[in-house]
Amino acid sequence: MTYIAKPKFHHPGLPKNALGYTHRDYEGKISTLCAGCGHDSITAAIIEACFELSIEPHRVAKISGIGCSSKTPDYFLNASHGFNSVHGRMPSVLTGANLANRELIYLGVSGDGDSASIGLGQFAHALRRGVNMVYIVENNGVYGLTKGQFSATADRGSKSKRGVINADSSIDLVAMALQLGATFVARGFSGDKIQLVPLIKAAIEHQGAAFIDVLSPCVAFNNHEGSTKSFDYVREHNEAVNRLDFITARAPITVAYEPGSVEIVEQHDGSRLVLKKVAADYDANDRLGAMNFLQRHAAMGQVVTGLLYVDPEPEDLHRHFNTVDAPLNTLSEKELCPGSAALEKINASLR
Ligand SMILES: Cc1ncc(C[n+]2csc(CCOP(=O)(O)OP(=O)(O)O)c2C)c(N)n1
Ligand code: SF4
Ligand SMILES: [Mg+2]
Repeated sequence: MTYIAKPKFHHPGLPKNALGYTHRDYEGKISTLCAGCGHDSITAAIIEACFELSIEPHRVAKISGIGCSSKTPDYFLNASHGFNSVHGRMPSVLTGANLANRELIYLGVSGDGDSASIGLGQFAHALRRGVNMVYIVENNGVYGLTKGQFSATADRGSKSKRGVINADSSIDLVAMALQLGATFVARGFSGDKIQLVPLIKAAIEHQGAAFIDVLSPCVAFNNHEGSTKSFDYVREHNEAVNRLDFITARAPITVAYEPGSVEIVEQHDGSRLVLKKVAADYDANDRLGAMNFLQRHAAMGQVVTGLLYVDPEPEDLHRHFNTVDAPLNTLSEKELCPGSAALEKINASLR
């Protein structure tokens, strides 16, 4: 359907954000995914989050790998920078782009095959190095694009569409992200936009490595009985630990909450994460506690969702490298190439 151009006309009464943009300004091409695919709902959530945050589309760089999930950046933010890379290589392309220009908002979109199999090493290193990005895995437990083979996130004992039982242990990318040092870790569900949109907004504003695993059922190959990534299964086993409201630094908190039911996490830039606790014993500032909670609930067959961990004082790769603030393409040749005397000095310091 890529040959069907989206009509440019839109209703003059569409709501506008602070920039005067409507949702249409955050959309992309018409999706070619299967009708009902969870990935399209994630696209809609990304569009909503960028609209609500009044982000200028040209400030976003959307980078992906290969898969149905990795095709989705074509369906949102038409006016943004985009790079559809190679299978499993999104994180390194994103890291390179981020190092060259730290002024953009980096949105990495990947799949469970893309990140948990061929790209597992890349996934691990981008998170442990603290690349400032929003890393979204659209997790359906299968290789959707290549017709439904089990991926590494498929649970042991779950059944394929043809009735084959998966004998391998699964990789939980959320557990890995926590262990690797990601400073914002969340899990959402494509069927719960009310939970997902604030998670994406908060991840965009987070100035460090933010990872969101979004369960996103594949209606063509993994939505049957016996699958643990189907719409029905995730709805029945969803254990939300909190509900998040994201409030920018400028906006006042206007909603009244019952004392004790809410935790307000102040971020470095003055923005606030208002966490409405669902699981009373859950603390989103406790990395070890989060790992423990996840393991215990996974053993009971539950799918834990919500904001699972956040570090309000994140550090990022640029800080570790002490890089210049300005994008490299704004530096002069003299600054980029200081000459042989400077090189000689560096070499001498290493002898
Ligand atoms: C190097 C390489 N190996 C294998 C493939 C074939 N391939 C294309 S997409 C894909 C898996 C996609 O699965 P996932 O990332 O989960 O995305 P989904 O389609 O499920 O959204 C594979 C194995 C490829 N394109 N490149
Ligand atoms: S094959 Fe699965 S993942 Fe791919 S578009 Fe269809 S429903 Fe979505
Ligand atoms: Mg997949």
